[in-house]
Amino acid sequence: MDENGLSEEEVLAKLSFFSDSDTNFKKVLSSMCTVPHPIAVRAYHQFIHSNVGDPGLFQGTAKMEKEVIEIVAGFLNHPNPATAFGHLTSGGTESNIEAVLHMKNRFVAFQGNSGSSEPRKSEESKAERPETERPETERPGTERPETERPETERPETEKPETEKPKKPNLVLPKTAHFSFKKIANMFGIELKKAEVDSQSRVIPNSAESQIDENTIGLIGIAGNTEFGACDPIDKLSEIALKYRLPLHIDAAFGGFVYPFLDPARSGFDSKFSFDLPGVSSVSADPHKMGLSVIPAGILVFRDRSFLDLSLDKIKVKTPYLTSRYQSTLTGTRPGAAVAATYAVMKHLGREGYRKNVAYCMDLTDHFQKELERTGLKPYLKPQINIVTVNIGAGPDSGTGPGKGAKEIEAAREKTDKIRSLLLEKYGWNVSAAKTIPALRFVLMPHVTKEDINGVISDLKKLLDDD
Ligand code: 0PR
Repeated sequence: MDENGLSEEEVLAKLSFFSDSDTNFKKVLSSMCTVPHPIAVRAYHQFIHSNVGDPGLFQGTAKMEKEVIEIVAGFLNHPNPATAFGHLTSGGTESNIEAVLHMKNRFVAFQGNSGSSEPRKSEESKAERPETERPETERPGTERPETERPETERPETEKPETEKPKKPNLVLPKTAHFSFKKIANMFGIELKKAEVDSQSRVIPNSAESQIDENTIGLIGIAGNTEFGACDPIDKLSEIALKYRLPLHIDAAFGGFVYPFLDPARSGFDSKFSFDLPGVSSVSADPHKMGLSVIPAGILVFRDRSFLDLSLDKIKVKTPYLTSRYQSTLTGTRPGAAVAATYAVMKHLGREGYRKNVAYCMDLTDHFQKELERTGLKPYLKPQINIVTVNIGAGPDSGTGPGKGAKEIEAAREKTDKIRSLLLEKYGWNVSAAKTIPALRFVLMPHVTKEDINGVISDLKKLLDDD
């Protein structure tokens, strides 16, 4: 650090230098974030000093956060939004981390590490009453939750020394976001990946077949990162109920899209959230399609009672704060993000978000039409505003099943080359898909039809020259 500080002008000049190297989202078709709504920016500035991690000091912000959770639970079809429990996070990664941490805590407290290699039995086969109706003492694997037991009674001390606890596992679609990889490392969890169908949606039977005695929960995705596809959450919900497992829905992207899609136009009429009884938590990011600022994620649990067996494990006494306990993953949390999210949701209402999604779906239709004029077509028919285009070796070459490793590698190289050229020659930021060699375009609210015409014509030029 310099001994003497710079003048305000000098610092501002430095900031301009750095911000000039950042993007302002012009020519960005790779990002799941967008320019925040002006009212979100105003609210952010107004609450810039607020720390919702100390809710006694920032009681207004804490009330706003509660209302935000209720609003989100409402459009996620919670039967009684006021009873939903949740908070703002820094985004989809943190929401997923916390949802899985609760699953693991719940598993350890409730199920215990039985050490059995027997597959987990379904409810039908056991013909037992639902979990909520049973007294603690009847629950399988443990008589009482760990927190209620005296030290000497804890399962660790009860286990014979030779018994090795099995690694807990999480069943998730193979299309799940890479944040789950981090989670697996953090918590020592095995990821059991379920297969997906030709439309990138998880195959329910494949998910069910992965469940065993050490499964801590299930993940479904509403709007997967690569294609925007929504898993058949209704089927996952049935499986979750059958095996009495928590089901977390990663709707980081789709949470502010699917509820606002026009079903007549999109053909999407499935349920994916709290109206399905097996869904225990949902994450949805305001900093993606919610038009709020970064960092703003939301994690909502069906209710607090779901967390009974877990919350105590991350709940800590906070003697020097204004609240007695804290049970969020992070401590200091930006109240400004709460205010921004509150402001934009109040300002737009459902109608505003429907318009936002309709605009992005118009872009998506336009993109497809323009693309088809060049002889290319999307790899999958887009369900929402993510279009993935295989430019490997012609429009229909589908590098999916049936293609050899050599062709796939060649297609990947070509995709990378075209992607780089789009940026170097024409300034377009486009991303690449992960599971197939394809370009991926995310058509966010900052994108225009002119952008689409431009990027497709530049793509065509590059492909013609290739
Ligand atoms: N779940 C899903 C389905 C996601 O797509 C993402 C992020 C996450 C969770 C994690 O969310 P956070 O990044 O908020 O923690 N998907 C994008 C990705 O990783 C995020 C992104 C956004 C990337 C903007 C780039 C960018 O410019 O690709």
